[in-house]
Amino acid sequence: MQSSIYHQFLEAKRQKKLAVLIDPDQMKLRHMDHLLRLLSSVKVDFIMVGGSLILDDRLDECLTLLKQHTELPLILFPGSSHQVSAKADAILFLSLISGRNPEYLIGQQVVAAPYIKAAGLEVISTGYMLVEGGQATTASYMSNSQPIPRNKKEVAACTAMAGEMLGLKTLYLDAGSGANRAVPFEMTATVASQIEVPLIVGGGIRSPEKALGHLRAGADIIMVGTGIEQNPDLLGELSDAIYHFTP
Ligand code: 1GP
Repeated sequence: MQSSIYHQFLEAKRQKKLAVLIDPDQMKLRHMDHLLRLLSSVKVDFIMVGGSLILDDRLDECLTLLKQHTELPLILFPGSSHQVSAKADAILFLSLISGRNPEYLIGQQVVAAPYIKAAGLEVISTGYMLVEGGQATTASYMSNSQPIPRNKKEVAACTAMAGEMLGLKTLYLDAGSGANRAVPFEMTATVASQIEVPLIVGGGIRSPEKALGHLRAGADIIMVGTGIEQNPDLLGELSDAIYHFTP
């Protein structure tokens, strides 16, 4: 039987979905109140919470605040084994399959596993693929791993195929938070053509056109963080575009 939040991921194969990434460090941003209000009026499917490097210990506080404003599923998107909280509903249990650093392929996961079990979180195993986004990102620096070169769509596709064959339940192509250049549409298309599991695409998506380009290429879930932190009203535009999308 499919667990509930992952079942919504599977539904994204038919009806594309929007995930908003909230970095707990950004709670102090002047736009946060506006963003929280928007979450009750704009259609969004998932809230992801986390970051490659969290400076303040405010994960629980952030999740509590979000719970006060939304009933959307709260999914951890952890940058390390420390980012586990029972206040979330689920966790993207990431393995950085684009890299060759064992610490982020399996090491951090071993440390986090007992805490995740104790927290009772729904676990969504995720093949996480960093893609060169125009500049070094916190994610590639902190994970000490090389991203997939943006002109190597075949490498991305083979990596995704291997992740699926290993049993990972979703795949995530990410140019990294605040990327200058999002994942190339051709890469999304090549990866999507080779896998069956839901495909998340994120990093540097700051316009409805960009989101739609990835949906046309075969992405199932679009993840947006920085663009909405800077301009919360972008949320409505993205939501309109994604929910009116017809393949
Ligand atoms: C980062 O894909 C997410 O891991 C979101 O990226 O902040 O650039 O939207 P942005």
